[in-house]
Amino acid sequence: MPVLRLVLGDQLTRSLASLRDYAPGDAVLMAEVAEEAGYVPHHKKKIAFLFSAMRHFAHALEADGLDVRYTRLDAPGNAGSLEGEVTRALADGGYTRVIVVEPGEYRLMEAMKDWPQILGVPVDIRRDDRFICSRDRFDAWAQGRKRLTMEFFYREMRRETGLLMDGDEPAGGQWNFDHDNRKRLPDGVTIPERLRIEPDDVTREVLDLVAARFDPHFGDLDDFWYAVTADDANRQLDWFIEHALSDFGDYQDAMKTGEAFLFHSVISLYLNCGLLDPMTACRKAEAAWRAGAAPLNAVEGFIRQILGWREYVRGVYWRFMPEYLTRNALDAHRPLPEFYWTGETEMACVRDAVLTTKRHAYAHHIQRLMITGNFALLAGIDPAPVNEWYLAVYADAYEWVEAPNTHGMALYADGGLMATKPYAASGAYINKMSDHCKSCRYKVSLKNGPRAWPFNYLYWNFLMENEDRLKGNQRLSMIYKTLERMDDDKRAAVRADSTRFFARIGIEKERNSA
Ligand code: FAD
Ligand code: DLZ
Repeated sequence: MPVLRLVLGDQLTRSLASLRDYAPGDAVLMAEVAEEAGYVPHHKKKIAFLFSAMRHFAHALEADGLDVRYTRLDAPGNAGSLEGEVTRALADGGYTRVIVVEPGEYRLMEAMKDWPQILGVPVDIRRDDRFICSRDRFDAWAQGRKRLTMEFFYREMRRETGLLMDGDEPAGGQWNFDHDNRKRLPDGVTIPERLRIEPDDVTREVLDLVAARFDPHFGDLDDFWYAVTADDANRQLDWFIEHALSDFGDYQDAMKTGEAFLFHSVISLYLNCGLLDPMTACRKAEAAWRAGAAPLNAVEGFIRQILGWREYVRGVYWRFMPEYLTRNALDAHRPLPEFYWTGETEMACVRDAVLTTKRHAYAHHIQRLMITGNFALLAGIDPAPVNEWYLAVYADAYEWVEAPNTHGMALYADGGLMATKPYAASGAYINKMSDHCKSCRYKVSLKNGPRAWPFNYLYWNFLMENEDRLKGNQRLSMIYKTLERMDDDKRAAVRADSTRFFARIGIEKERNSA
């Protein structure tokens, strides 16, 4: 009996569970729909990347002899939603069943559960086995644990996969080389030129479509060089391993004005839409180390991000949704400042992170965590608009990976489920890890007053506003002891500077709802 096989925009993998048993007479449905492109105001480059990758994937399936029913965004009769497109296809084709791999986002998963009733045919929702750790495996690991420490999860994954293992022992005698991976970028280091994939006719057509249809959305469309096929995504991975992996470890946390990518891999957008396989990326990196082409601190750091963090955040997401996103442990309620969308701020580091994001639909981890994330944490921005911003602006953003990183890691809104303490940092850290402070209108050395760098007083203001909530945290005891010693005049200056700053950037609304 002919089956309709729906493939979502982030399921562009030939070995996908919903395609494996394809039989003649079946059809593959793919659809560009307004609902998915607009449920948050996705960056224009993200939409263009995904639509072009979808179109290339559809062509590849056709070349393999599969019958593909592809709906373009501007096709007459486009129903505008995935459910609508499945309904249309069922009406046209006489299919008796729908097969789909579970979506990566909870909202769509919930919607799909109603599809059998709405569509009037059985809907087989298959597990997404493109991850190294299944949801059941993660739950078995998490079950009964008071704290879900990523490092312990990561070690189990190392043992289970054999990645960077020498027998039962971690390669190099250590599980984690993070302490070697926090170097400032010295002057004169050459940053390699990225391997660019120039847009072909398909991509150019999509870029025109996105420019016409999504003009009000955030982000630049020009200078598009991302891969849109699995072959080219693998070429970019290979380029990273050859030209950047060796320095990835040392400079993983470094930032430099105008340099978006440094030694990062820039593969998350491919991993997350299925063009790259996570295990392949890890194995290629390990092979480079075993061949003597990259140092262990770099390779371990890279593998930990994929085998550890990426798998871990997915496990956390599915284990705790939907309750996870209702948490607001620090009771933060200020609105998102406008400069997250415009980049118009005098804080040089924030400006650079936002403008990088606007240009490339990319920013590296430390920019996301310690600049835009840290600012939102210190300023007490409501987690909901912060989550929406991160979900919209990055080409790699899907809620399963975005939400634990933003809600949990950056904002501590989950109350410490992922992080043992908030990732709050004042000027010293950013001055150490970047060159931003040199060109900033604010003075990082000043703690108070109109020229003081805002993160400095916002940091203490954050600790004061959250004293009742965070004082008992063991890992913050030293810092709260310092706060206890702060005299009343200094506390008043911190409050006054913070209040003035919030007013100036238009987020003067009270932080706490109480
Ligand atoms: P590299 O630095 O080269 O790292 C290699 C790979 O490791 C990445 O491609 C990615 O797949 C994986 N990885 C690294 N860190 C993480 C992490 N914390 N969680 C999950 N995977 C990780 N990543 C996303 O893929 N999508 C998101 O929507 C996303 N939102 C984020 C929001 C915030 C607030 C923060 C702090 C981090 C977020 N991350 C997200 C994680 C991380 O910042 C990106 O994966 C990384 O910057 C992508 O760039 P890269 O490919 O050059 O990664
Ligand atoms: C992100 C995205 C966008 C912008 N557009 C589409 C689309 O038109 N069609 C589609 O099938 N998928 C799209 N996606 C990816 C989906 O939003 C993604 O599959 C869900 O969020 C589940 O992860």
